[in-house]
Amino acid sequence: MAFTDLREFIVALEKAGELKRIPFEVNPHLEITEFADRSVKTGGPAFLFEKPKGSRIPVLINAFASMRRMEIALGVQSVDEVARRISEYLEMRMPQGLINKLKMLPKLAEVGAFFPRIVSSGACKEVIQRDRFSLFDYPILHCWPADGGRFITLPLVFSKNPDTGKRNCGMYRMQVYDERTTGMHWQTHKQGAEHHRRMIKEGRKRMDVAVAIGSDPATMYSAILPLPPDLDEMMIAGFLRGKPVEMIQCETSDIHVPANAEIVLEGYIELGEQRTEGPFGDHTGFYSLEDEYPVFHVTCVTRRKRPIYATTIVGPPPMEDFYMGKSIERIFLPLMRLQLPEVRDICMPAEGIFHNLILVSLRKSYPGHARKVMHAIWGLGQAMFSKCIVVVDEDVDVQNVREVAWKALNNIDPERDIQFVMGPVDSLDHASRLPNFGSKMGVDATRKWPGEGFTRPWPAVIRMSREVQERVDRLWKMAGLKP
Ligand SMILES: Cc1cc2nc3c(=O)[nH]c(=O)nc-3n(C[C@H](O)[C@H](O)[C@H](O)COP(=O)(O)O)c2cc1C
Ligand SMILES: [Mn+2]
Repeated sequence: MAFTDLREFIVALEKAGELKRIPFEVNPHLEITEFADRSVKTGGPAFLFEKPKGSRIPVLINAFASMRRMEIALGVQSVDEVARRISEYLEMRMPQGLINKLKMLPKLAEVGAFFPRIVSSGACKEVIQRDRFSLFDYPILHCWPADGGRFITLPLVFSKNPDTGKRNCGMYRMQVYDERTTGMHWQTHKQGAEHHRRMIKEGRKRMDVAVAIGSDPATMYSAILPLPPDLDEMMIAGFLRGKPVEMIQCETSDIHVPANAEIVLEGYIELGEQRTEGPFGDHTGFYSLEDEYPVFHVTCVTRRKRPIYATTIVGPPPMEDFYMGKSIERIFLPLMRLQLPEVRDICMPAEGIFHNLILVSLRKSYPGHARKVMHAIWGLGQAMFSKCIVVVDEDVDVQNVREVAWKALNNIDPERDIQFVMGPVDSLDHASRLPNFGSKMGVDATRKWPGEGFTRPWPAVIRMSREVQERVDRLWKMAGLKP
């Protein structure tokens, strides 16, 4: 069942005991961060701060910050259900040949009924402010002590590809500079940045952008999915929620936004204009440094009469974004296996912040297979950022990080098994020699084969015999020991 909007999601979270209302005053300057951080680290609830200091608009945070909340958000018992739905669809209509399979990817989104629908009225237009609006009216968080200011952290940023006219929606944080201007932190590899580059090249002066804050959870979640360029996030949102997303045209541009949004910021980016953005306490657990990014000028705000402001914090892991990312890992595995069926499972442990570490189990079929898989992952959408890829045999459970560490470290001859490559790296990598460009490491921790030049015998993992285990089961009980 699809949620109509953010409010219905909040009600569902509350019913499931996953949300706590905070009826007294809490400061969006640092205090809400401390609440959210403690809660996510201790398995605590999402929060609705009813009286954020300095604003009359309530703040929702940590709404996606557990696997249970992700399941509620996506209306499933387990996010594997979403993966299964995708798999079934792929199997149903699987064409022959790699190229045709690749062509399937956009088709996946085209499940007719899930196309977004254009509507002419919606809750996000209850109040239209072409003038007399201020971003300072909103309880926008100052997240961490050394942050450069207040940041909108959960925005759905809409722009259009000038060449194809296709829409993109990405989540890119926005630093508030004053009442009507913000930063636009789309990193260079992301689709918003690509649209921006193309418009500059065409010699345009302005780029229309619209930002929706707070929508139904599937629509919000779709903004972070690592989709191929020109594949509409709103179609995928329709697929996820099983119902089309209703889109409504902006007042001041021909960008469309979800009609159920709580708050919409309409505006433009002056092409060529840049301003210092950051520092910002980031999801690496470090502050990302100041850098130059485009500036977003807000020209109109449309919103609900009594909007709710949805936000998140990032910081030392695990944070809310870990659960959002873990769900991506589960949901995208079938898509990855479309191109790499030999991959059994993948895992991105929280401490690896997605881009620093990916563990892969492989059904190894030929010499050098692990390296082939590494290179394929470095060539696969946003997985290109993977700083360290560890490939193990299929009998290793990659969801068990301790098992991976134990077996992988035993299995490698480092000089032989570690592969370095150069390439694009995540913009948040503070260790690479240049921003956005650096080295990556693949570790082939599979058992080595004679065909790979390894002719020594390979030992078996130690296991007790079943017979002895069963005998000791009885003796154990006899000794009065706990099972
Ligand atoms: C809470 C949160 C904040 C994010 N902030 C940014 C950001 O500031 N800049 C950025 O480039 N990506 C950010 N991302 C990641 C992008 O949303 C993600 O890479 C997405 O796939 C980009 O979409 P695109 O491929 O359509 O550009 C953030 C993700 C989350 C979950
Ligand atoms: Mn996109």
